[in-house]
Amino acid sequence: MALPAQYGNGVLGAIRINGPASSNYDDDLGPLVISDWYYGSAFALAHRVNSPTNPYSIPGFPGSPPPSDNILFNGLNRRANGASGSYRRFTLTAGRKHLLRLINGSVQASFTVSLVGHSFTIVATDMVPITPVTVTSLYIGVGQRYDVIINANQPVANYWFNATFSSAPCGGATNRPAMIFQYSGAPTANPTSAGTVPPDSRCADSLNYTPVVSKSVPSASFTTGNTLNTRLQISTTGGISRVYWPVNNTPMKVNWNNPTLEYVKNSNTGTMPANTNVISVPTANQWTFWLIVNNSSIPHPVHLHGHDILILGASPALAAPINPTNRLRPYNPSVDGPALKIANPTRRDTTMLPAWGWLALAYRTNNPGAWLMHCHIAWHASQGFSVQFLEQLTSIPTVMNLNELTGNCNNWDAFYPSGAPFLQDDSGI
Ligand SMILES: [Cu+2]
Repeated sequence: MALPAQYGNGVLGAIRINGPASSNYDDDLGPLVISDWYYGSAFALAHRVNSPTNPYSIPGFPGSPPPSDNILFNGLNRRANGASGSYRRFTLTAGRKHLLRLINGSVQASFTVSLVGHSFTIVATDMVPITPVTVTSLYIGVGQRYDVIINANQPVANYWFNATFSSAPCGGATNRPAMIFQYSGAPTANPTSAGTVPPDSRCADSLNYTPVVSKSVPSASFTTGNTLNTRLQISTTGGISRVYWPVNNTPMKVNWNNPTLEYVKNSNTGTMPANTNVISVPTANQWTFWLIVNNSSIPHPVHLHGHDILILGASPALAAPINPTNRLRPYNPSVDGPALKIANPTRRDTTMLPAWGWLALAYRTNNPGAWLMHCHIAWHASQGFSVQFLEQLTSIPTVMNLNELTGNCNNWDAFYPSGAPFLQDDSGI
């Protein structure tokens, strides 16, 4: 099916799923994927970012990812020098309400988005319908999605849709990230008002959303026993340094030749190497609780597969530059415990772990499988910031036919050692 041109070539393969909406709208504008864009290839960039002292490291950015070369809106933007390219345009119809599905598909950049002269009514967080909330700007971490409704109640004209960066370190670009919302009937021109810079989000997302379908956790169940400590690690071997993000001291490294489900099929998950970061959650239909601690100055978008997460709480975001003498704020059970929100908290699958702080999560074991929980900054996932929950191990064969793996595994084993143009040189996820 042909899609309107505003979707761009980059998302033609996207599948739109119409879930229930918690507020009425007239027109569906479809997805708006905002993403950073690098002129170098992912493999080449990752190689240089992961090994800052190798001969191919990026000048000026030893051990740090470079800013992206551009920010694209459904695959389109002007180049940084303005010499080529064009702004993405979406069309608004005066007097009508438009649903917009915002997606941050970036490698590392997170944004605060705003539309000059307009507000957003948020109706869903990562596909979870919420009680509508109207805001004038909205922070979107890597991997997060928001469904918002824009009321086209302003004069027929062109309006900038701006994506701004936080002061805290969560991505940047060499170009001004912006696109245009053009009212039907307005001339095709650039907007005249640049708008005002929205408040600095400090790379933190709101935890004040209220899901329409209420889910709560038993208050007595939360403990800090399930703690996942993350930090930055630089290891030097043979004169070459590599950057890692270990979780509980181990950066994940999976083996493409031995995927988790193959272990499940062969009933030998007990032999999986320690650096596959397996966490066993064997019992069905239990709430599990996780305290994630960030021993670093970088906020991380934490993403769990296979579940929606109940976000019980997080430490406050720190203003940048972060004072190195006022760093880690450990979870304090007597102070922070009573403040956790256990009755129908924000529920989604990606949320921000604050710099030098903590994040308290819960999910229910209702989905047998092997589920990654990882930082959604691609560099950090490449550098090992991940665990995998092996959930209801004995039930996995009841929800999928593991024998179907055999053909694919055999094909892979025949292809990879001799035929793959790129060999695994990172965490493998
Ligand atoms: Cu990260």
